[in-house]
Amino acid sequence: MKCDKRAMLLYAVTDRAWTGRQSLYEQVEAALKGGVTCVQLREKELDDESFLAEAIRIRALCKAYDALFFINDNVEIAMKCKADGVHVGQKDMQAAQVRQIVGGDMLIGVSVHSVEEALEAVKNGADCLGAGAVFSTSTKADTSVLPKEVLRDICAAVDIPVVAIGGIGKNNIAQLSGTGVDGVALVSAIFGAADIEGECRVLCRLSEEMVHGGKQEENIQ
Ligand code: TZP
Ligand code: MG
Repeated sequence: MKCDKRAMLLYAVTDRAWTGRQSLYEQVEAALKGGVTCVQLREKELDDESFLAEAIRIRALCKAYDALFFINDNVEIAMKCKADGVHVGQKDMQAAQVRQIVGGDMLIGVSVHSVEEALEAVKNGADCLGAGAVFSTSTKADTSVLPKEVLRDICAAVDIPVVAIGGIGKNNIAQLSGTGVDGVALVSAIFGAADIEGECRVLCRLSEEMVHGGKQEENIQ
């Protein structure tokens, strides 16, 4: 498998809304120190030049911490900064077209909300999926809550890693147990935390328990 499922365990999606006391770079480093396994640079406002400059710095940071690095939406920036992957939504460039541009090596992540979208993404060359919103969230507009049964069906329908996203935090990660997800992707629970590193340590442990808890019990029996 091209995308290592273990790299999906704790996936941090950036948001500048919580910068100020710390820069985004400092926040991402704190998250990496706390154990995030994957970082997605998600920039909605930055001009391309600043986006690329930030992408190059954070790309190097992720390498130093052995974490995967994705760029949200922007295929050109992903290629220029040599990201591990690019993540696209249903309203962005189609995975098949992304694949034509980036070639065979770069990972492609796709946001999905149904089994049909998941199968289509796989057919189009996706390497991992983001499914959500699994809980209500105010971080992204126009999201609706994906029933847990649909999340489970998506995970069962595909062989590639699936990460749950949307409204996830310490208090509800355990509710995702048994769905088959390989990890959790979070924005506000990480970047809105007063102590990002400490928060990520706890989130990492909880995600590990959620993903592997049931399987370990099965192995014991
Ligand atoms: N895609 C679906 S929900 C979401 C994205 C980017 C936002 C998740 O943010 P949060 O703060 O973890 O709920
Ligand atoms: Mg998008």
